Amino acid sequence: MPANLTPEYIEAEQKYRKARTPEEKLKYLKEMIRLVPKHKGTERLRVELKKRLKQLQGEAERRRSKGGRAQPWEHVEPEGAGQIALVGLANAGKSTLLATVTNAKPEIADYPFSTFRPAVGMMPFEDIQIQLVDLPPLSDFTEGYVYNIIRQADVAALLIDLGPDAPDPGEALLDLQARLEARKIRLVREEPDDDGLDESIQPLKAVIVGTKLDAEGASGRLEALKELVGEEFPVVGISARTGEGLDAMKRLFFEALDIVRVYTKKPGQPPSDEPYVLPKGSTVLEAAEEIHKELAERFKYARVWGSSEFPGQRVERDYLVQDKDVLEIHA
Ligand SMILES: Nc1nc2c(ncn2[C@@H]2O[C@H](COP(=O)(O)OP(=O)(O)OP(=O)(O)O)[C@@H](O)[C@H]2O)c(=O)[nH]1
Ligand SMILES: [Mg+2]
Repeated sequence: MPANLTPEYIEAEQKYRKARTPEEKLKYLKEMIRLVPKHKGTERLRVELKKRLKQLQGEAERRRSKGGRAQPWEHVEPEGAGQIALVGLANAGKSTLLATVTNAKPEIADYPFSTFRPAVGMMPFEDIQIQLVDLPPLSDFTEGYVYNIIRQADVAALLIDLGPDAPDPGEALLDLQARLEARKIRLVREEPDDDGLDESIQPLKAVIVGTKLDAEGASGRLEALKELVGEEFPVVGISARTGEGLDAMKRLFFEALDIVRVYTKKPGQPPSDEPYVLPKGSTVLEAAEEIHKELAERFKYARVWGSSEFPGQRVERDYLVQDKDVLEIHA
């Protein structure tokens, strides 16, 4: 547990633990988020509190809409290093993207509204897997659960059709934003530190993917969209047909997830191939916890290759790990 937690925070946490109803839990969790000190040392804790908040809000939403009887497709169990929801108007190329970068085989059609149910696939990125969720399009007829899935995702990828027959990309973006705002989801570039304060609106990290870059006039429309969006969101152009831009998109997805990969090694041996995935801002002790609870309890110090000043540098428990660090944990 990070240091410097205030008595008020600890009290809220105790109330949260004792809460019996989901409504109470939600209430005290929001209090914890409001009261948690905002500094580097609590970054990981804040990420986890927000994740829990999303989960509880999603559960509450499902109870409200269905009297507790949600259909199985209305919830997507998180898997892999992070979950990205593919959000777009009809025909934007969501299902095609899923089919191109994962093993999933969703319905694809040249007419709009071909997707009725969410479809899930795992996208390999270097040595990790990122979960993509293909969704029905946002329209006047979109069922509430679709917004619920979006709300619970780690990141929303907004797919904007750059093809000649599509709506104007700028207008498509505004349309998506308005539909999400109407459901209390605010797209942001970075999640603000003090969110959870405004009870009514949930910030959701978003990136923009311009699709069908191979189409007539699409690169011009991509440039115009970039100009319009400016610094508000990162924008990448792709073609599922030619593969252009897909690598850049994958990297953008990875970066938006705010995660780091760490590898472990034993003294005198090479590092493991499989990384542990942690939220950005995790300490070496939190990495140890991820590996094994006992390892964290017996933690003495670690050696780090990668982000440290020199290879194999000895660091203490509160050292912040970076992507691709190799850790040798001494317990
Ligand atoms: N030229 C071109 N066409 C594409 C590309 N990606 C998708 N399309 C076409 O766009 C149409 C719609 O693709 P889908 O993947 O079904 O779009 P969607 O967003 O899933 O559509 P809904 O499920 O109806 O919302 C299909 O005819 C695709 O072949 C691309 O990269 N280039
Ligand atoms: Mg589709």
